[in-house]
This record gives sequence, C-alpha cells and structure tokens, in this order.
Amino acid sequence: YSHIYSSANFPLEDNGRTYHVSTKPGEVANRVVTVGDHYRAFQIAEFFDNVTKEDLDVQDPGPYEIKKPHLFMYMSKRKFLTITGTYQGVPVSVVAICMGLPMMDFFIRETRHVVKGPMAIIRFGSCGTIKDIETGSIAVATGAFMVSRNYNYFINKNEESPYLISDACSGDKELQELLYKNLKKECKNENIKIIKGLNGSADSFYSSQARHDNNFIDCNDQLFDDIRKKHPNCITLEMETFGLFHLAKCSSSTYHKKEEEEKPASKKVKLSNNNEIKAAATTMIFANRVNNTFISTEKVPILQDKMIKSILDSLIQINLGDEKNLQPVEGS
Ligand code: DUR
Repeated sequence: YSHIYSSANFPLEDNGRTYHVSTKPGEVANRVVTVGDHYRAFQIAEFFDNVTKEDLDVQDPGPYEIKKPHLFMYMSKRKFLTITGTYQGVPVSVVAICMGLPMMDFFIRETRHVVKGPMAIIRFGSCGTIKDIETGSIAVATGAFMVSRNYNYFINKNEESPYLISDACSGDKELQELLYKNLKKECKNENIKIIKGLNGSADSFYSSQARHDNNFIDCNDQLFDDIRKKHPNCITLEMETFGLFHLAKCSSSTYHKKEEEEKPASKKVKLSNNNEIKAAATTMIFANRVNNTFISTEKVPILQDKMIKSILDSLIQINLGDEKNLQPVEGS
C-alpha cells in the first residue's frame, strides 16, 4: 500500500481516500447508520434495495473494495467497513466502527470530509442500564454525557474524584422523535419496551462503567451514585454516543463558543451553513447493572430486525433540505 499523502493535518491518499475510514466522495451517503459490529452492518445492508445475502458473503479480512451497480463496500486497513446502497430509493450508508470514542471521532470527521451537504447520523448499538429496566428493551438517547477516568487521580492521588462526569449534550430533537415514533410503531405488537433517557458514554467498558476488576485499582464503588446524582435521568451506559452528539453539536454553524467569537475574523473557523450533522442514537439493552443480568442471545435478532427498519425509515424521513445540495453517490 504505497501512497503519497497530501498533508499531515488531514492526510488523504493520492486517490482521495481518507487515512483510516478510507472512503472518498461518492462512496458515502448523507444518511448514515453507524454500528460497532461488522456482522450487524451486513444485516442492515440486507435491507438495502436489491441486496442479497450472497452480495455480503465476504471472507477477505481486507482491505477490500466491492463495487456492484446497487452496492458499494469498503473494508479499510483499520477495519472501518462502509456499505452504501439505497433504501426505498434513497441513498444510505452503514459504517461499522468497532468500539469507543476514538473510533467514533475517526468515523465522523473522515466521513464528514467526503460528504457534501447536511448529514443525518444514527448510532445503533448496545448498552447496559443502571435503572431497573429489563434486558431486551430499547433505549433512545435524549442526550449524552461523558464518564472518564480522572487520570490524574491515578497518577498523583491529589485529585478529589477518580471519575469525571461531563454535562449532557443533546442530540437532534426531530431525528430523535422520528426514531422513537418509528420504533413504537414497529414494536407495537411485540413485548418490547422503548425507553427515552440520557446516556453516559464511558472511556472503558470496565472501570468507568463501574465494573469490578480485581487486577486493577479502579476506585469505582461510588460511581453509579455519582452518575445518578449528577444525571438522575441517566438510563444507559455505553461507549460511543457522546462522541457523536458532541461532534454533531460542534458541526453546527449556529453553535459557537465564546473564544471562537472573540477571535479576529482571519483566525475564525468558518463553518458552512450547510454542513450540519443531525444525530440520534438507539441501543439494545444487553446488560442490567442493577440485578446483574445479561440478555439471552436468541432475543437479539428479533430486536435488531425491528430496530434496523425503524432506523432506516427515520433516516429517509428526516428532511435534509434540497436534494441538489446533497452528495451524489455511485449507483443511485
Ligand atoms: N456496551 C457497553 N456496556 C454494556 C453493554 C454494551 O459499553 O454494558 C457497548 C458499547 C461498546 C460495546 O461498543 O458494547 C462493548 O461491549
């Protein structure tokens, strides 16, 4: 893989692909569902127009590129999998990012770089709940906050608190309501609960989600109480949604921090009015952290099926303005 990169600031391969996600303009749609699991990404792509199981039967560990008239797939060296097709005639993409905030950051920044016009991004993942909500229920995030280890506490012990809990950042209200409404409709004949509330994104599956691990000093006995105190409406913990919501907020030209406003005009970051990201998130509750139960795996496919339909419907229903301002994608 020999490539000449255009710059160290935002490296692009000489063929125009971004450094980690490895897509270029025309390969990603303005409407995106992002997941962790590659297998889940293939299941979503099965809902795309004309896509068959055979289209998705890939053994190659990558990097690989598959181009068909109705389907584009790219697995990057870093294991970001992008699949683009249409859903009910509308261009949509699914991007699998594995796990955690750094992967979410790569995905949003690099995908944003190759798509013109406003975007709608829905995260579809799994989570644990800190309320007494049964596993197999569905959560829709009204907002997200960050739970991180206070690293200094573990270095010099002079710090007061071993964990830092940020303020909450909301997602896009309109997309959230569409998603909630579609999930309700899709699940009305099933015994599946759909709950709205705040989500905490943690920088570890273990320590900063208050799991105990005898191999490490984690000082997290008080963590659930601290989270509940600061965010009484917190229902779920996972590792990605805050990354999406906070970058979506920072992509809006109506949002500017004071420091930015005080800069001289020549130094100001000028956000285009047209590059807003509308973000929402829904998760399957896999773990109940109150009674320490975990979802039984046979429940997952039923949940996924209902959720994928609701997510894709919401993505094509959200208004992103004039079609002519959107990114044209190959094969649509
Ligand atoms: N996840 C959690 N905590 C849970 C259940 C699921 O973080 O209790 C999510 C986030 C991450 C992956 O992507 O699943 C870790 O298993």
